[in-house]
Amino acid sequence: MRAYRDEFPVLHQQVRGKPLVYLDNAATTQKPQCVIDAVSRYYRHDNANVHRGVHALSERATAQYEAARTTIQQFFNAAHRHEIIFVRGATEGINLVANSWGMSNLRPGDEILLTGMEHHSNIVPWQMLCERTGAVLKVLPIDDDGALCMDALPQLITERTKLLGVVHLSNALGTINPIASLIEKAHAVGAKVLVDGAQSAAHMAIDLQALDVDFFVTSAHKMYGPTGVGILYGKASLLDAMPPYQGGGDMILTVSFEASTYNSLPYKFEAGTPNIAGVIGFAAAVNFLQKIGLVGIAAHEAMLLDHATKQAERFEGLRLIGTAAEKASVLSFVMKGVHPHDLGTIVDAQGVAIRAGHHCAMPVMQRFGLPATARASFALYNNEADIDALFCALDKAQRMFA
Ligand code: 7TS
Repeated sequence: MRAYRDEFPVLHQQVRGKPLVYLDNAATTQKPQCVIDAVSRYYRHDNANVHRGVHALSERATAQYEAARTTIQQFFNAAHRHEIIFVRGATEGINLVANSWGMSNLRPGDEILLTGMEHHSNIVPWQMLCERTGAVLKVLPIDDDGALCMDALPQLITERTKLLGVVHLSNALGTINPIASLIEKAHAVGAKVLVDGAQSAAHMAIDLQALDVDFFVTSAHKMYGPTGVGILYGKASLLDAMPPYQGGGDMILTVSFEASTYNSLPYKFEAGTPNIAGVIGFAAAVNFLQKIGLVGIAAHEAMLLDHATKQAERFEGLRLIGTAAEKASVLSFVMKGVHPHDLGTIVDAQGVAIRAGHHCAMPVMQRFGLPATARASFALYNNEADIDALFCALDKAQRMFA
């Protein structure tokens, strides 16, 4: 992976007088030159609105926008390109499903099953939906290692369960959830499944058809692509039956003051001018990931996580939060006597960027009785020297507070 590090211009700088060590990849990844170029090329040569102009630039913009949909469909092995809906990101994708599918499918007493390690974006939209429909939220708990308590599943997943919402890779713990078996068990009781792939998509190969998942969301910015763009995948049969989420241009066939008729998939769910440059940059990021190969990326990041975990285990006073057997790319921890926010600030002074806080997963913090953790998260461009720099900075922090 060493060669690819050179393709990320932002990594080659000093911060606070030290070489930048970027370990906040779960929040957002840095962008390779090819993504920066794709966005900039689009604005320099092709900028126009999509799906409406008859002029050359609009045709070019539309062709690139729609080619991006095919690139992303193939990357995730979706059956149809119209199953890929461009949205602002994972958050908007979940809100779309909760509002559109949820409002038309849930009745009082129906249940939505989530896990104890969901990001707020996969909790709050369902709570809002429950308030409006009378549906009930259930939670699959997590154990002391930060793995799902699969033993509790049979009591929680019943004919009342209409949807299971589950994060593929936890941003707060690094746990990889057994989504294939969860999807099978949910389908056995007739429930639909939404997988939150915000963290997983840049770290492991995902085959939507093999998983047989009903809905899947992810964000481009965590996959080396631009911010403000992501996808909702839904099975065509489900998306077809769902009412539009937002009204506006592009999502209609005809409009009169008496009534409007809606466009077909995917346009029914893409009201208004989309993030065209973002979508084009997203496709460039996906091509970049494909060129390197997710198998190699996953192996490299597993090596990094192993290297970091071994150092953490040797570090007196450091406690790992999230020690599940199946983990990837995230090291969450607390240090005795030092608040995570102080840790974040002190390591930043050494040029090391990590995140400190609740990671928008407050229920995880409550489960472990903590206000916050410090979190280092890895990407394909990180190396063992980055991790050594982190532990060197952590050592400084500990000595400062001793
Ligand atoms: N789901 C998970 C598992 C996430 O980690 C995040 C963002 C989201 C959903 C929301 O993604 P968005 O692109 O729509 O905002 N997680 C983080 C994080 O861990 N630090 O900053 C953002």
